Amino acid sequence: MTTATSPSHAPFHAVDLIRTKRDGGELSDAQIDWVIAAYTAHEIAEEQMSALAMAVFFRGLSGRELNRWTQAMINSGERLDFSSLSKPTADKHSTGGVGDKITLPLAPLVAACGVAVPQLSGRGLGHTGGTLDKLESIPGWRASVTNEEMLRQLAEVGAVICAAGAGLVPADKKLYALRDVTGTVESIPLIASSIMSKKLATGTAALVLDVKVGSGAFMKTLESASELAQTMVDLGQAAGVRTMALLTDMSSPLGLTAGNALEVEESIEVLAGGYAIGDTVPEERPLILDRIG
Ligand code: IUR
Repeated sequence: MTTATSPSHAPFHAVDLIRTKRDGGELSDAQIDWVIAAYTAHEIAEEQMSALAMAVFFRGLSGRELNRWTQAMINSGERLDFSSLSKPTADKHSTGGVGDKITLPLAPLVAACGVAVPQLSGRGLGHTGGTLDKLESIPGWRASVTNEEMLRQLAEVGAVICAAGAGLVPADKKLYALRDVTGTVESIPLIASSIMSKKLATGTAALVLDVKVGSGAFMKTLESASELAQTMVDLGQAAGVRTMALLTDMSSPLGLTAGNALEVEESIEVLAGGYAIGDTVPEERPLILDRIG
């Protein structure tokens, strides 16, 4: 735990924000901008941010607060700009499941249709595997690329899958680590702002969210998954990004394999015209349960 306290010139006291949220009140735009920036700059003690995260966990955030919180997270770091590309951009995000390798065949398929795919991917979370971990099973594959390399690859190849650089949403890097050890991961506004701040900071023009539902997903019920999906779609649309969400079944592993190298192999097989990823899903249980946006 750090012992940072708000500097004497700070416009607010963290304890006042904690009390407001604890008692069910709303934070002002200026308070939200301040708390995210000051936390990123190590000017707010970890125990105070933990208390605020817990207050948000129990009280939630209004639509206005959530939009501002997400924008403040984006403003904590750099934004990527793909406007110099001559093609439209689209990105996809999955909330994670077992055997979920969809990004691997999907990114080249979308690129083949003339849409550039800037996929800044993550690592495994809980029991779910991350796209970067899967690709690292290819000897010599490198997760980190410079912004220039990313732009060049998008122009030449049409898709890039890489790790988000340290400059992208640094507020989330700190806040996510804090949530992980304070029992505040499972909060819809905190999950939605964490995911959407990173996706919006990449400057994509369109975004498809794959929100997994079921025993192998973080969201176990259609109701909670729908709420998360709607929250993220609203955040994307408010930021001017064409956003939609699919609610997809994660009550059995996706495709035929689970495991980093096996999933890469399966994806290549699919791209080469082999078996389809959906082949093992029984027809009576549709893969897509709902769509939002
Ligand atoms: N992925 C994220 O980027 N953020 C979160 O809070 C969760 C998954 I849960």
